[in-house]
Amino acid sequence: MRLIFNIILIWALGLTLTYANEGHHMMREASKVQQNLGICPVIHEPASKEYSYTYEGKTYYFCCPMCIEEFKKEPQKYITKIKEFNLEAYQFGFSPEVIEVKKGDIAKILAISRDVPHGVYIEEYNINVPVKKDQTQRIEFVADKNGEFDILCSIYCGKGHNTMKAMLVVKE
Ligand SMILES: [Cu+2]
Repeated sequence: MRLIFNIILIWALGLTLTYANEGHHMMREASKVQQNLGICPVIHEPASKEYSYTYEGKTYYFCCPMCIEEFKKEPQKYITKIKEFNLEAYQFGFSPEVIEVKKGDIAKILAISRDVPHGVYIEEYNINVPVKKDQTQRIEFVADKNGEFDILCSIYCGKGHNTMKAMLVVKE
């Protein structure tokens, strides 16, 4: 009797863990989609594929046609606030180790893994994006909080997982 009880207990525990894991996974997927939309450089709302404008060979996405008109008046004012970086995750670290922007900039991180899957995690900016080998992930956000923020790995990737660390510096 006792044995049967224990078996049921273990089974129920396993089931709970499976559901908990799935929930976590779904959250991660949802945040990935959100961050992939990009940000309107004019009023920092989520951008839409419908409203694009190409300037000096580069295509920018906006949230509405009015923002495109605003942008056209003074493109440099908005372009200089977009800071683009390549970030490579590997066992066990990030390259580069420091990303620096000014408060109010749009940080655009093009992240990729050099080897196994990793996660780019910045707690204070609510960012948690999985990165794979040979697949660039776009992470875009408005750097509206100044300070120094750890960039950590959120997907267990081996022995040195906990030592993976880079830093986002947002200057006033
Ligand atoms: Cu990792």
